[in-house]
Amino acid sequence: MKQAQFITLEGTEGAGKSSVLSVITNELDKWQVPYITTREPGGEITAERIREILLYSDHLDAKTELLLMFASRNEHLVKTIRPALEAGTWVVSDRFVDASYAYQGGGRGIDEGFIDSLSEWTIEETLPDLTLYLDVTPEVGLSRAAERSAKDRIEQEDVDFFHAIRQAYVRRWQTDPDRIKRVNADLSMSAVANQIRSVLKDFKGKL
Ligand code: Z5A
Repeated sequence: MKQAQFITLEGTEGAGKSSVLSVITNELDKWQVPYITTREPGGEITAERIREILLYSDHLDAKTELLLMFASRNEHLVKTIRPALEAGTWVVSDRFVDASYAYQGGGRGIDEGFIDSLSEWTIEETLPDLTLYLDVTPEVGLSRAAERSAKDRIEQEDVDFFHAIRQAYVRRWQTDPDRIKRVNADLSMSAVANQIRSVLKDFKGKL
């Protein structure tokens, strides 16, 4: 098998990213590849501190939100993601740069050109090899998430915000279908897990 791979998980609120993480790690265990799991915003000490500001500040200007996402991402890249990949360890991240295009681009309406510039400057060549996009209807996702405890700042947005994010994710999937694989996340957990295993099987077959 080739070099260490970088896999990311994306989706809107209640898509089930956290729930399917173990489906992915179970497959990686079977393949006997070394891996770490991580998340954004976060995945490194300073990046986790920035996550607290992002999720629990009373209010943040949209530009500040975007810049903090990339500040957090840069620490994550420099101190967690790249060292792991260079050591031959696969990386599975719960969210990465597609979330900035979806949430700050689609959701907040920030011009994609600014996000492109920040991406090129910080991410350089460290793009995901595979992105699993869990596509959930916002109403379904929000009703699942409503059963959880207190909502953070971003989770308190209304359903229109999550529709705009979904549209941005769908555009990214349609633009880059080789990397981004859509999973129908409206279905049951077992049906979602089956789709994930199927995508991973195809991905491994091409390595
Ligand atoms: N954000 C951003 O704006 N820009 C960026 O660049 C980045 C992030 C990187 C934190 O992300 C916030 O940061 C996030 C986007 C923003 N804000 N929002 N919204 P996060 O990933 O840490 O937080 P999250 O989106 O709230 O994800 P989560 O906590 O990992 O939850 P989830 O992936 O949405 O789903 P879950 O916890 O696995 O499942 C939710 C519930 O649904 C749970 O009770 C499950 O048992 C249930 N569930 C899950 N799947 C199913 C199915 N298939 N059927 C039935 N029930 C299910």
